[in-house]
Amino acid sequence: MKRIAILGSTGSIGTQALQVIAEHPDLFQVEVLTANDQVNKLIEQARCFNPDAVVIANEDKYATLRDALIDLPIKVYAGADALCEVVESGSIDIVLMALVGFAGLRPTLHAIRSRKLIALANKETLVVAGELVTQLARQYRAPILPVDSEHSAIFQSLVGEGQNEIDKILLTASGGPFREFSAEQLRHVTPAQALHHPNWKMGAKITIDSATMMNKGFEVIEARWLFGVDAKQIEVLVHPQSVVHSAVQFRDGAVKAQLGVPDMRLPIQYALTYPDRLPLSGERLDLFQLHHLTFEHPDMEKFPCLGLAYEALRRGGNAPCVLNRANEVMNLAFRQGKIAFENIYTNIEKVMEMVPFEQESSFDAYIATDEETHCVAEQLITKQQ
Ligand code: MN3
Repeated sequence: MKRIAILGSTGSIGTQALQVIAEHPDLFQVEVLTANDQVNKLIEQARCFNPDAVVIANEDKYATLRDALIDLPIKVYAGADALCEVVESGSIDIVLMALVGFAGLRPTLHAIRSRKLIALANKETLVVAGELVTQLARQYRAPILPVDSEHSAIFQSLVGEGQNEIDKILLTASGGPFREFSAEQLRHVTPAQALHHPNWKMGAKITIDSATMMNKGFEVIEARWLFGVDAKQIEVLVHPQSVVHSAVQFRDGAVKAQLGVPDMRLPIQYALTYPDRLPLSGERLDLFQLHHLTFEHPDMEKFPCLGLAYEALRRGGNAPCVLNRANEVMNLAFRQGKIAFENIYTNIEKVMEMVPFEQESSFDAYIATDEETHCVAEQLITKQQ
């Protein structure tokens, strides 16, 4: 029996993880569920999976949560600190980190120090603090297993390879909903258009990140830290069919890939059951139905956010942290109709120039950079209104 804490259980990854767990009630026990704000969904999940504890990050919703679960022996907590405390519990084997954005960093560090197995869906953690997180994970021998579909594919391709060196990572990208749009069309896209992803069903923030391809930029940074390769060894391929979930090329020229239908439940389940593979319901890949698989270079002019991510990785220090927070602010501002699609990029670029460079890679330094970036980014939007 594996005992699991799901941080961010009401989001897209969290709910799909609970579907996986529900298919194998004999193998998994849900110990902790947490939500940022969706208290009703959390109540429903808690009544269904009967965890030991629940946390609502928004403290205003605490009383609602407590009262709704008063008849059950479930511990109820609220606030950001509680997220860090619950992952330390001795009764947890695996922490599925499915929070959105910078908020995932601090609980991840706590889970690592408590030597939990981390199933990591929160890529921003590695974008902001990849060096710190991976170094700490080695120190505490806390394995980090990727949940992101591309990184899971890379991880699956590396099973059995031992110390064999990676020559190149082939990181695939769907290209998002605007792959075939002209630069002129891109100027007029709406949040509703950007929120309609052709292949993957995901949360709002990551869907916008896919439309700008910042998501792929983040995944380059994520891959750099997870697999210990140079940025130069990571090649992005636009592959609109989303069948090849990513691949690894080795020194002898062999390329290993993982293929499948786009279904996040597979990488979620694999992270929870590695090295075992369990049955999973759902559609199967039918190669006879695939007429062609295509691969092309990303258009860095139409999707300059990808270049910004490579640049942040090259600069190092706090640059990826600035990139991440500037993107969080601009992504939300676009969804709220405050800025145009193209300004997501232009504003992030401006913010990256405005926040001073800092080499130090400590948690406190990242917190300071994150807060400063938030202020600078918000001021920039206010000026533009
Ligand atoms: Mn992905």
